Amino acid sequence: MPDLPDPTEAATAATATAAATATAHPPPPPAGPREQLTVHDPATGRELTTVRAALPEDVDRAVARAAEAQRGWAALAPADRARLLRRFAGTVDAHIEELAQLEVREAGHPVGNARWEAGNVRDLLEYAAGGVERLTGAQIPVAGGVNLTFAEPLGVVAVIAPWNFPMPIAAWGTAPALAAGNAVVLKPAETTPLTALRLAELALEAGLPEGLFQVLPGEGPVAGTALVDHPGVAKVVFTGSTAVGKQIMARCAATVKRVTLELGGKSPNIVFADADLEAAAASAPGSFLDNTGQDCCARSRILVQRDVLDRFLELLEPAVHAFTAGDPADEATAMGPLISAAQRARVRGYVSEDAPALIRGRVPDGPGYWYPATVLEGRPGDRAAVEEVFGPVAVVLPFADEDEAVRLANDTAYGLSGSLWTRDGARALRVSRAVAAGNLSVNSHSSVRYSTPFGGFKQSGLGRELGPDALAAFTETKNVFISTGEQQ
Ligand code: TXE
Repeated sequence: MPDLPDPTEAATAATATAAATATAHPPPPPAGPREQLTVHDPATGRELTTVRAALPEDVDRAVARAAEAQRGWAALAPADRARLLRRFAGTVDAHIEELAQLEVREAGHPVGNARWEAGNVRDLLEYAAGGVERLTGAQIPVAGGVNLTFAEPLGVVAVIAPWNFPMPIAAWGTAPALAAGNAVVLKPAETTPLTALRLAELALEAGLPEGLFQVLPGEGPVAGTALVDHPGVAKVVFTGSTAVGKQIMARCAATVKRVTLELGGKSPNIVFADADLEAAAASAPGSFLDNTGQDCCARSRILVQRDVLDRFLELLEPAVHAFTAGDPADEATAMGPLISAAQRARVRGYVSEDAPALIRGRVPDGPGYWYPATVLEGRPGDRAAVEEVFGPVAVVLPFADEDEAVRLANDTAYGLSGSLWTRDGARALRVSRAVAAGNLSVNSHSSVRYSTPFGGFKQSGLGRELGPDALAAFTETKNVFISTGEQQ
Protein backbone atom coordinates (compact mmCIF):
# COMPACT_ATOMS: atom_id res chain seq x y z
CA MET A 1 0.00 0.00 0.00
CA PRO A 2 1.48 3.39 -0.93
CA ASP A 3 2.10 6.12 1.60
CA LEU A 4 -0.63 8.67 1.97
CA PRO A 5 0.13 11.78 -0.06
CA ASP A 6 2.03 14.50 1.69
CA PRO A 7 -0.84 16.93 2.17
CA THR A 8 1.54 19.88 1.89
CA GLU A 9 2.57 18.84 -1.61
CA ALA A 10 -1.02 18.04 -2.46
CA ALA A 11 -2.07 21.53 -1.52
CA THR A 12 0.64 23.17 -3.60
CA ALA A 13 -0.19 21.06 -6.60
CA ALA A 14 -3.90 21.13 -6.20
CA THR A 15 -4.63 24.69 -5.34
CA ALA A 16 -1.60 26.82 -4.61
CA THR A 17 -4.01 28.59 -2.30
CA ALA A 18 -2.60 26.47 0.51
CA ALA A 19 -6.18 25.52 1.21
CA ALA A 20 -5.35 21.88 1.73
CA THR A 21 -2.14 22.17 3.70
CA ALA A 22 -1.96 19.94 6.74
CA THR A 23 -0.48 21.76 9.66
CA ALA A 24 -0.74 21.24 13.38
CA HIS A 25 -3.62 23.53 14.18
CA PRO A 26 -5.13 23.78 17.64
CA PRO A 27 -8.52 22.07 17.92
CA PRO A 28 -11.15 24.20 16.20
CA PRO A 29 -13.54 26.25 18.30
CA PRO A 30 -16.92 24.58 18.88
CA ALA A 31 -18.76 27.04 16.64
CA GLY A 32 -17.63 28.47 13.30
CA PRO A 33 -15.79 26.89 10.44
CA ARG A 34 -13.35 24.05 11.06
CA GLU A 35 -9.76 24.86 10.18
CA GLN A 36 -8.88 21.31 9.32
CA LEU A 37 -10.56 18.07 8.34
CA THR A 38 -9.57 14.74 9.82
CA VAL A 39 -9.64 11.75 7.47
CA HIS A 40 -10.38 8.34 9.02
CA ASP A 41 -10.05 4.78 7.80
CA PRO A 42 -13.67 3.58 8.10
CA ALA A 43 -12.59 -0.07 8.37
CA THR A 44 -10.70 0.61 11.61
CA GLY A 45 -11.85 4.04 12.76
CA ARG A 46 -8.19 5.10 12.91
CA GLU A 47 -7.15 8.61 11.94
CA LEU A 48 -5.23 8.66 8.62
CA THR A 49 -4.32 12.31 8.18
CA THR A 50 -5.62 15.84 8.32
CA VAL A 51 -6.03 18.41 5.55
CA ARG A 52 -6.65 22.11 5.87
CA ALA A 53 -10.24 23.17 5.30
CA ALA A 54 -10.79 25.93 2.74
CA LEU A 55 -12.47 29.12 3.96
CA PRO A 56 -14.47 31.59 1.83
CA GLU A 57 -11.32 33.64 1.13
CA ASP A 58 -9.62 30.51 -0.27
CA VAL A 59 -12.64 30.01 -2.53
CA ASP A 60 -12.34 33.62 -3.78
CA ARG A 61 -8.67 33.09 -4.65
CA ALA A 62 -9.33 29.73 -6.30
CA VAL A 63 -12.15 31.09 -8.47
CA ALA A 64 -10.02 34.05 -9.57
CA ARG A 65 -7.14 31.73 -10.55
CA ALA A 66 -9.54 29.37 -12.29
CA ALA A 67 -11.05 32.21 -14.33
CA GLU A 68 -7.60 33.27 -15.49
CA ALA A 69 -6.59 29.71 -16.39
CA GLN A 70 -9.88 29.17 -18.22
CA ARG A 71 -9.25 32.04 -20.63
CA GLY A 72 -5.98 30.47 -21.80
CA TRP A 73 -7.49 26.97 -21.89
CA ALA A 74 -10.45 28.03 -24.05
CA ALA A 75 -8.07 29.77 -26.45
CA LEU A 76 -6.01 26.60 -27.03
CA ALA A 77 -6.53 24.69 -30.26
CA PRO A 78 -9.12 21.96 -29.59
CA ALA A 79 -6.60 19.31 -30.63
CA ASP A 80 -4.20 20.55 -27.93
CA ARG A 81 -6.90 20.50 -25.24
CA ALA A 82 -7.77 16.97 -26.30
CA ARG A 83 -4.11 15.93 -26.19
CA LEU A 84 -3.65 17.29 -22.66
CA LEU A 85 -6.77 15.50 -21.43
CA ARG A 86 -5.52 12.25 -22.95
CA ARG A 87 -2.24 12.81 -21.10
CA PHE A 88 -4.23 13.33 -17.90
CA ALA A 89 -5.94 9.98 -18.59
CA GLY A 90 -2.44 8.56 -19.03
CA THR A 91 -1.16 9.80 -15.65
CA VAL A 92 -4.30 8.40 -14.00
CA ASP A 93 -3.73 5.08 -15.78
CA ALA A 94 -0.15 4.95 -14.50
CA HIS A 95 -1.43 5.40 -10.92
CA ILE A 96 -4.52 3.16 -10.89
CA GLU A 97 -3.21 1.00 -8.08
CA GLU A 98 -2.14 3.94 -5.93
CA LEU A 99 -5.50 5.71 -6.40
CA ALA A 100 -7.36 2.48 -5.67
CA GLN A 101 -5.41 1.93 -2.44
CA LEU A 102 -6.18 5.50 -1.33
CA GLU A 103 -9.88 4.86 -1.97
CA VAL A 104 -9.66 1.63 0.04
CA ARG A 105 -8.23 3.53 2.98
CA GLU A 106 -10.27 6.70 3.06
CA ALA A 107 -13.62 5.30 1.83
CA GLY A 108 -13.40 1.60 2.84
CA HIS A 109 -14.13 0.35 -0.68
CA PRO A 110 -13.16 -3.24 -1.53
CA VAL A 111 -9.96 -3.05 -3.53
CA GLY A 112 -11.42 -4.61 -6.69
CA ASN A 113 -14.18 -1.99 -6.77
CA ALA A 114 -11.68 0.78 -6.07
CA ARG A 115 -9.60 -0.29 -9.10
CA TRP A 116 -12.73 -0.15 -11.25
CA GLU A 117 -13.39 3.36 -9.93
CA ALA A 118 -9.90 4.60 -10.78
CA GLY A 119 -10.26 3.00 -14.22
CA ASN A 120 -13.59 4.78 -14.66
CA VAL A 121 -11.83 8.14 -14.12
CA ARG A 122 -9.28 7.26 -16.82
CA ASP A 123 -11.96 6.04 -19.23
CA LEU A 124 -14.07 9.11 -18.74
CA LEU A 125 -11.12 11.45 -19.34
CA GLU A 126 -10.37 9.61 -22.58
CA TYR A 127 -14.03 9.69 -23.63
CA ALA A 128 -14.29 13.42 -22.87
CA ALA A 129 -11.04 14.09 -24.74
CA GLY A 130 -12.63 12.44 -27.78
CA GLY A 131 -15.46 14.96 -27.61
CA VAL A 132 -13.34 18.12 -27.66
CA GLU A 133 -12.94 18.22 -31.44
CA ARG A 134 -16.52 17.06 -32.04
CA LEU A 135 -18.11 19.89 -30.08
CA THR A 136 -19.48 21.68 -33.09
CA GLY A 137 -22.15 24.27 -33.72
CA ALA A 138 -24.68 24.35 -36.54
CA GLN A 139 -25.41 26.36 -39.62
CA ILE A 140 -29.13 27.02 -39.80
CA PRO A 141 -30.72 28.12 -43.08
CA VAL A 142 -32.28 31.59 -42.74
CA ALA A 143 -33.14 34.43 -45.09
CA GLY A 144 -30.82 37.42 -45.56
CA GLY A 145 -27.57 35.95 -44.36
CA VAL A 146 -25.81 33.11 -42.62
CA ASN A 147 -26.80 31.84 -39.19
CA LEU A 148 -24.27 30.01 -37.04
CA THR A 149 -24.39 28.52 -33.56
CA PHE A 150 -21.37 28.13 -31.27
CA ALA A 151 -20.97 25.92 -28.18
CA GLU A 152 -19.26 28.38 -25.84
CA PRO A 153 -17.69 27.26 -22.55
CA LEU A 154 -19.42 28.51 -19.40
CA GLY A 155 -16.30 29.67 -17.53
CA VAL A 156 -15.63 28.37 -14.01
CA VAL A 157 -17.55 25.27 -12.91
CA ALA A 158 -17.85 24.18 -9.26
CA VAL A 159 -18.11 20.44 -8.67
CA ILE A 160 -19.33 19.47 -5.19
CA ALA A 161 -18.74 15.77 -4.70
CA PRO A 162 -20.00 13.25 -2.14
CA TRP A 163 -18.09 10.62 -0.16
CA ASN A 164 -19.76 7.48 -1.52
CA PHE A 165 -17.82 7.35 -4.83
CA PRO A 166 -15.30 10.15 -4.28
CA MET A 167 -13.18 9.47 -7.38
CA PRO A 168 -15.63 8.66 -10.17
CA ILE A 169 -18.18 11.30 -9.21
CA ALA A 170 -15.45 13.95 -9.05
CA ALA A 171 -14.50 12.99 -12.61
CA TRP A 172 -18.10 12.86 -13.93
CA GLY A 173 -18.33 16.63 -13.50
CA THR A 174 -14.70 17.53 -14.08
CA ALA A 175 -13.80 15.63 -17.27
CA PRO A 176 -16.59 16.95 -19.54
CA ALA A 177 -16.38 20.44 -18.03
CA LEU A 178 -12.66 20.66 -18.87
CA ALA A 179 -13.21 19.11 -22.30
CA ALA A 180 -15.79 21.78 -23.12
CA GLY A 181 -13.26 24.52 -22.32
CA ASN A 182 -14.10 25.32 -18.69
CA ALA A 183 -12.02 25.47 -15.50
CA VAL A 184 -13.08 23.42 -12.46
CA VAL A 185 -12.94 24.03 -8.72
CA LEU A 186 -13.79 20.76 -7.01
CA LYS A 187 -14.88 20.50 -3.39
CA PRO A 188 -14.68 16.91 -2.21
CA ALA A 189 -16.69 15.65 0.77
CA GLU A 190 -15.25 16.35 4.22
CA THR A 191 -14.52 12.66 4.88
CA THR A 192 -12.88 11.78 1.53
CA PRO A 193 -10.57 14.49 0.14
CA LEU A 194 -7.47 12.38 -0.59
CA THR A 195 -8.14 10.85 -4.01
CA ALA A 196 -9.35 14.21 -5.35
CA LEU A 197 -6.16 15.91 -4.15
CA ARG A 198 -4.10 13.21 -5.86
CA LEU A 199 -6.08 13.63 -9.11
CA ALA A 200 -5.25 17.35 -9.10
CA GLU A 201 -1.55 16.49 -8.81
CA LEU A 202 -1.84 14.02 -11.68
CA ALA A 203 -3.49 16.73 -13.81
CA LEU A 204 -0.49 19.01 -13.27
CA GLU A 205 1.89 16.15 -13.99
CA ALA A 206 0.09 15.64 -17.30
CA GLY A 207 0.69 19.29 -18.22
CA LEU A 208 -2.74 20.82 -17.57
CA PRO A 209 -2.30 24.54 -16.85
CA GLU A 210 -1.93 25.67 -13.23
CA GLY A 211 -5.24 26.74 -11.75
CA LEU A 212 -7.38 24.97 -14.36
CA PHE A 213 -8.38 22.12 -12.05
CA GLN A 214 -8.20 22.96 -8.36
CA VAL A 215 -9.29 20.87 -5.41
CA LEU A 216 -10.47 22.65 -2.27
CA PRO A 217 -11.28 20.33 0.63
CA GLY A 218 -13.68 22.04 2.98
CA GLU A 219 -16.96 21.95 4.81
CA GLY A 220 -20.18 21.98 2.81
CA PRO A 221 -21.79 24.92 4.58
CA VAL A 222 -18.54 26.93 4.39
CA ALA A 223 -16.50 26.24 1.24
CA GLY A 224 -19.46 24.60 -0.54
CA THR A 225 -21.76 27.53 0.10
CA ALA A 226 -19.05 30.02 -0.88
CA LEU A 227 -18.70 28.26 -4.24
CA VAL A 228 -22.46 28.11 -4.80
CA ASP A 229 -22.87 31.83 -4.03
CA HIS A 230 -19.76 32.99 -5.88
CA PRO A 231 -20.61 35.32 -8.77
CA GLY A 232 -17.56 34.06 -10.67
CA VAL A 233 -18.89 30.48 -10.78
CA ALA A 234 -21.09 29.81 -13.81
CA LYS A 235 -22.37 26.33 -12.98
CA VAL A 236 -22.62 24.02 -9.97
CA VAL A 237 -22.55 20.25 -10.36
CA PHE A 238 -23.74 18.72 -7.11
CA THR A 239 -24.08 15.10 -6.03
CA GLY A 240 -25.38 14.51 -2.53
CA SER A 241 -28.50 14.56 -0.41
CA THR A 242 -31.85 15.82 -1.69
CA ALA A 243 -32.08 18.32 1.18
CA VAL A 244 -28.77 20.00 0.34
CA GLY A 245 -29.51 19.75 -3.41
CA LYS A 246 -32.70 21.74 -2.92
CA GLN A 247 -30.83 24.42 -0.94
CA ILE A 248 -28.19 24.64 -3.64
CA MET A 249 -30.78 24.95 -6.40
CA ALA A 250 -32.49 27.78 -4.51
CA ARG A 251 -29.19 29.60 -3.92
CA CYS A 252 -28.20 29.21 -7.58
CA ALA A 253 -31.33 31.14 -8.48
CA ALA A 254 -29.78 34.30 -6.97
CA THR A 255 -27.26 34.49 -9.82
CA VAL A 256 -29.17 32.28 -12.30
CA LYS A 257 -26.35 29.75 -12.18
CA ARG A 258 -26.63 26.60 -14.19
CA VAL A 259 -27.00 23.54 -12.00
CA THR A 260 -26.83 19.79 -12.38
CA LEU A 261 -28.13 17.78 -9.41
CA GLU A 262 -27.74 14.08 -8.66
CA LEU A 263 -29.64 13.39 -5.46
CA GLY A 264 -29.90 9.68 -4.86
CA GLY A 265 -32.82 7.32 -5.01
CA LYS A 266 -34.95 4.50 -3.69
CA SER A 267 -34.74 2.22 -6.67
CA PRO A 268 -36.89 -0.85 -7.30
CA ASN A 269 -35.71 -4.29 -8.34
CA ILE A 270 -38.84 -5.86 -9.88
CA VAL A 271 -38.85 -9.65 -10.13
CA PHE A 272 -41.70 -11.12 -12.21
CA ALA A 273 -42.78 -14.74 -11.81
CA ASP A 274 -41.60 -15.55 -15.36
CA ALA A 275 -38.03 -14.38 -14.64
CA ASP A 276 -34.93 -16.55 -14.40
CA LEU A 277 -35.25 -16.62 -10.61
CA GLU A 278 -31.79 -18.13 -10.03
CA ALA A 279 -30.14 -15.30 -11.96
CA ALA A 280 -32.32 -12.64 -10.32
CA ALA A 281 -31.56 -13.91 -6.81
CA ALA A 282 -27.84 -14.39 -7.49
CA SER A 283 -27.41 -10.80 -8.61
CA ALA A 284 -29.80 -9.10 -6.16
CA PRO A 285 -27.25 -8.85 -3.29
CA GLY A 286 -24.80 -6.85 -5.41
CA SER A 287 -27.60 -4.46 -6.34
CA PHE A 288 -28.17 -3.27 -2.77
CA LEU A 289 -24.97 -4.31 -0.95
CA ASP A 290 -22.40 -3.00 -3.39
CA ASN A 291 -20.53 -0.10 -1.74
CA THR A 292 -22.29 -1.22 1.48
CA GLY A 293 -25.52 0.19 0.05
CA GLN A 294 -24.05 3.70 -0.11
CA ASP A 295 -24.95 3.88 -3.76
CA CYS A 296 -27.46 6.27 -5.27
CA CYS A 297 -28.58 3.46 -7.62
CA ALA A 298 -28.97 0.82 -4.86
CA ARG A 299 -31.97 -1.37 -5.63
CA SER A 300 -33.13 -1.21 -2.03
CA ARG A 301 -36.78 -2.10 -2.75
CA ILE A 302 -37.10 -5.67 -3.98
CA LEU A 303 -40.56 -6.09 -5.52
CA VAL A 304 -41.37 -9.78 -6.06
CA GLN A 305 -44.46 -11.26 -7.73
CA ARG A 306 -46.34 -13.01 -4.93
CA ASP A 307 -46.47 -16.48 -6.64
CA VAL A 308 -42.66 -16.79 -6.51
CA LEU A 309 -41.91 -14.87 -3.30
CA ASP A 310 -41.06 -17.90 -1.13
CA ARG A 311 -38.84 -19.47 -3.80
CA PHE A 312 -37.07 -16.15 -4.44
CA LEU A 313 -36.32 -15.64 -0.72
CA GLU A 314 -35.00 -19.22 -0.46
CA LEU A 315 -32.56 -18.43 -3.29
CA LEU A 316 -31.72 -14.93 -1.98
CA GLU A 317 -30.60 -15.99 1.49
CA PRO A 318 -27.43 -17.95 0.51
CA ALA A 319 -26.59 -15.27 -2.06
CA VAL A 320 -26.65 -12.59 0.66
CA HIS A 321 -24.43 -14.73 2.92
CA ALA A 322 -21.99 -15.26 0.05
CA PHE A 323 -21.53 -11.48 -0.22
CA THR A 324 -18.76 -11.44 2.35
CA ALA A 325 -18.02 -8.40 4.48
CA GLY A 326 -14.47 -7.84 5.67
CA ASP A 327 -11.16 -6.03 5.28
CA PRO A 328 -11.55 -3.90 2.13
CA ALA A 329 -7.88 -4.46 1.26
CA ASP A 330 -8.54 -8.22 0.99
CA GLU A 331 -9.14 -9.21 -2.66
CA ALA A 332 -11.91 -11.63 -1.57
CA THR A 333 -13.99 -8.99 0.20
CA ALA A 334 -17.29 -8.00 -1.40
CA MET A 335 -18.51 -5.48 1.18
CA GLY A 336 -16.61 -2.98 3.32
CA PRO A 337 -17.70 -0.79 6.23
CA LEU A 338 -19.98 2.24 6.17
CA ILE A 339 -18.21 5.57 5.77
CA SER A 340 -18.59 6.84 9.34
CA ALA A 341 -20.06 6.31 12.78
CA ALA A 342 -22.68 8.94 11.90
CA GLN A 343 -23.74 7.02 8.79
CA ARG A 344 -24.00 3.81 10.82
CA ALA A 345 -26.21 5.55 13.38
CA ARG A 346 -28.39 6.83 10.54
CA VAL A 347 -28.73 3.33 9.03
CA ARG A 348 -29.57 1.82 12.44
CA GLY A 349 -32.37 4.36 12.74
CA TYR A 350 -34.18 2.66 9.84
CA VAL A 351 -34.11 -0.86 11.22
CA SER A 352 -36.70 -1.13 13.95
CA GLU A 353 -36.01 -3.64 16.72
CA ASP A 354 -39.53 -5.05 16.53
CA ALA A 355 -39.37 -5.77 12.78
CA PRO A 356 -37.41 -9.01 12.55
CA ALA A 357 -35.15 -9.25 9.50
CA LEU A 358 -35.92 -11.85 6.83
CA ILE A 359 -32.17 -12.18 6.20
CA ARG A 360 -29.24 -10.80 8.18
CA GLY A 361 -25.60 -11.13 7.12
CA ARG A 362 -22.43 -11.10 9.22
CA VAL A 363 -19.79 -8.41 9.68
CA PRO A 364 -16.39 -8.38 11.40
CA ASP A 365 -16.25 -7.75 15.15
CA GLY A 366 -14.17 -4.93 16.49
CA PRO A 367 -13.52 -1.38 15.40
CA GLY A 368 -14.70 0.15 12.14
CA TYR A 369 -18.15 1.26 11.02
CA TRP A 370 -19.65 -2.13 10.17
CA TYR A 371 -23.29 -2.89 9.54
CA PRO A 372 -24.64 -6.27 8.39
CA ALA A 373 -26.57 -6.94 5.19
CA THR A 374 -30.22 -6.77 6.20
CA VAL A 375 -33.35 -7.74 4.25
CA LEU A 376 -36.62 -6.59 5.80
CA GLU A 377 -40.20 -7.48 5.13
CA GLY A 378 -41.47 -4.21 3.75
CA ARG A 379 -44.82 -2.57 4.13
CA PRO A 380 -45.60 0.38 1.88
CA GLY A 381 -45.29 3.51 4.00
CA ASP A 382 -42.51 2.17 6.27
CA ARG A 383 -39.64 4.68 6.43
CA ALA A 384 -37.19 2.01 5.27
CA ALA A 385 -39.44 1.35 2.26
CA VAL A 386 -39.70 4.97 1.11
CA GLU A 387 -36.55 6.84 2.27
CA GLU A 388 -32.99 6.41 1.04
CA VAL A 389 -31.26 4.40 3.78
CA PHE A 390 -27.79 4.53 2.19
CA GLY A 391 -26.71 1.37 3.95
CA PRO A 392 -26.87 -2.41 3.29
CA VAL A 393 -30.62 -2.61 3.89
CA ALA A 394 -33.34 -3.71 1.46
CA VAL A 395 -37.07 -4.21 1.89
CA VAL A 396 -39.07 -6.92 0.11
CA LEU A 397 -42.55 -5.98 -1.11
CA PRO A 398 -44.85 -8.51 -2.85
CA PHE A 399 -47.03 -7.56 -5.79
CA ALA A 400 -49.89 -9.29 -7.61
CA ASP A 401 -49.55 -8.20 -11.24
CA GLU A 402 -47.77 -5.85 -13.63
CA ASP A 403 -49.99 -2.88 -12.79
CA GLU A 404 -49.31 -3.19 -9.09
CA ALA A 405 -45.58 -3.63 -9.74
CA VAL A 406 -45.46 -0.37 -11.69
CA ARG A 407 -47.57 1.43 -9.09
CA LEU A 408 -45.27 0.31 -6.25
CA ALA A 409 -42.14 1.10 -8.27
CA ASN A 410 -43.38 4.65 -8.84
CA ASP A 411 -44.61 5.14 -5.28
CA THR A 412 -41.61 7.28 -4.27
CA ALA A 413 -40.42 10.86 -4.60
CA TYR A 414 -37.25 9.52 -6.24
CA GLY A 415 -36.68 8.28 -9.78
CA LEU A 416 -33.04 7.47 -10.38
CA SER A 417 -32.81 3.85 -11.48
CA GLY A 418 -34.35 0.42 -11.31
CA SER A 419 -34.20 -3.13 -12.62
CA LEU A 420 -36.74 -5.60 -13.86
CA TRP A 421 -36.43 -9.32 -14.34
CA THR A 422 -38.67 -11.10 -16.84
CA ARG A 423 -38.43 -13.41 -19.85
CA ASP A 424 -41.23 -11.53 -21.63
CA GLY A 425 -39.69 -9.01 -24.04
CA ALA A 426 -42.87 -6.99 -24.51
CA ARG A 427 -43.35 -6.69 -20.75
CA ALA A 428 -39.71 -5.62 -20.36
CA LEU A 429 -40.32 -2.71 -22.72
CA ARG A 430 -43.74 -1.83 -21.30
CA VAL A 431 -42.52 -1.72 -17.71
CA SER A 432 -39.27 0.09 -18.59
CA ARG A 433 -41.34 2.86 -20.19
CA ALA A 434 -43.85 2.97 -17.32
CA VAL A 435 -41.34 3.28 -14.45
CA ALA A 436 -40.49 6.93 -13.84
CA ALA A 437 -36.72 6.66 -13.50
CA GLY A 438 -33.70 7.83 -15.47
CA ASN A 439 -31.86 4.51 -15.69
CA LEU A 440 -33.56 1.14 -16.09
CA SER A 441 -31.92 -2.26 -16.58
CA VAL A 442 -33.60 -5.43 -17.82
CA ASN A 443 -32.26 -8.73 -16.45
CA SER A 444 -29.28 -6.79 -15.10
CA HIS A 445 -28.46 -4.21 -12.43
CA SER A 446 -26.00 -2.21 -14.46
CA SER A 447 -26.74 1.53 -14.43
CA VAL A 448 -23.52 3.38 -15.01
CA ARG A 449 -21.39 3.50 -18.14
CA TYR A 450 -19.28 6.52 -19.07
CA SER A 451 -20.77 6.43 -22.59
CA THR A 452 -24.48 6.47 -21.63
CA PRO A 453 -26.52 9.23 -19.97
CA PHE A 454 -27.09 9.09 -16.24
CA GLY A 455 -29.46 11.09 -14.05
CA GLY A 456 -32.76 11.17 -12.27
CA PHE A 457 -36.46 11.81 -12.74
CA LYS A 458 -38.47 13.60 -10.02
CA GLN A 459 -36.52 14.46 -6.84
CA SER A 460 -33.54 12.32 -7.86
CA GLY A 461 -32.06 15.25 -9.69
CA LEU A 462 -31.86 17.61 -12.59
CA GLY A 463 -29.90 17.19 -15.81
CA ARG A 464 -27.80 14.29 -17.06
CA GLU A 465 -24.16 13.35 -16.63
CA LEU A 466 -21.99 11.04 -18.75
CA GLY A 467 -22.90 9.89 -22.25
CA PRO A 468 -22.68 11.63 -25.61
CA ASP A 469 -24.26 14.90 -24.38
CA ALA A 470 -22.06 15.34 -21.30
CA LEU A 471 -19.92 18.10 -22.86
CA ALA A 472 -22.95 20.04 -24.10
CA ALA A 473 -24.11 20.44 -20.48
CA PHE A 474 -21.01 22.60 -19.93
CA THR A 475 -21.62 24.95 -22.83
CA GLU A 476 -23.89 27.84 -23.65
CA THR A 477 -25.35 27.99 -27.17
CA LYS A 478 -24.57 31.25 -28.91
CA ASN A 479 -26.43 32.20 -32.07
CA VAL A 480 -24.74 34.54 -34.58
CA PHE A 481 -26.48 35.95 -37.64
CA ILE A 482 -24.28 37.47 -40.36
CA SER A 483 -26.14 39.58 -42.85
CA THR A 484 -25.24 39.12 -46.50
CA GLY A 485 -27.06 42.32 -47.35
CA GLU A 486 -29.93 40.60 -49.13
CA GLN A 487 -33.57 41.47 -48.61
CA GLN A 488 -35.00 39.72 -45.52
O1 TXE B 1 -24.71 14.47 2.20
P1 TXE B 1 -24.51 16.00 1.85
P2 TXE B 1 -24.34 13.69 3.56
C1 TXE B 1 -27.57 11.00 0.71
C2 TXE B 1 -27.60 9.69 1.47
C3 TXE B 1 -26.88 10.04 2.74
C4 TXE B 1 -27.37 11.44 2.97
C5 TXE B 1 -26.53 12.30 3.86
O2 TXE B 1 -28.92 9.33 1.72
O3 TXE B 1 -27.21 9.18 3.81
O4 TXE B 1 -27.43 12.00 1.68
O5 TXE B 1 -25.18 12.35 3.40
C6 TXE B 1 -21.54 19.15 0.50
N1 TXE B 1 -23.64 23.85 0.34
N2 TXE B 1 -26.46 11.04 -0.23
O6 TXE B 1 -24.85 14.45 4.73
O7 TXE B 1 -24.49 16.81 3.11
C7 TXE B 1 -20.78 18.21 1.40
O8 TXE B 1 -19.64 18.86 1.95
C8 TXE B 1 -22.78 23.25 -0.53
C9 TXE B 1 -26.77 10.58 -1.55
O9 TXE B 1 -22.90 13.42 3.56
O10 TXE B 1 -25.50 16.32 0.81
C10 TXE B 1 -20.42 17.11 0.41
O11 TXE B 1 -19.30 17.54 -0.38
N3 TXE B 1 -22.32 22.00 -0.35
C11 TXE B 1 -25.72 10.87 -2.49
C12 TXE B 1 -21.67 17.02 -0.47
O12 TXE B 1 -22.32 18.28 -0.31
C13 TXE B 1 -22.73 21.32 0.74
C14 TXE B 1 -24.32 10.94 -2.07
C15 TXE B 1 -22.66 15.92 -0.08
O13 TXE B 1 -23.02 16.06 1.27
C16 TXE B 1 -23.62 21.88 1.68
C17 TXE B 1 -24.14 11.40 -0.69
C18 TXE B 1 -24.08 23.21 1.44
N4 TXE B 1 -24.93 23.82 2.27
C19 TXE B 1 -25.21 11.40 0.17
N5 TXE B 1 -23.86 20.96 2.66
C20 TXE B 1 -25.94 10.43 -3.87
N6 TXE B 1 -26.67 11.21 -4.65
O14 TXE B 1 -25.45 9.41 -4.28
C21 TXE B 1 -23.14 19.86 2.34
N7 TXE B 1 -22.45 20.08 1.19
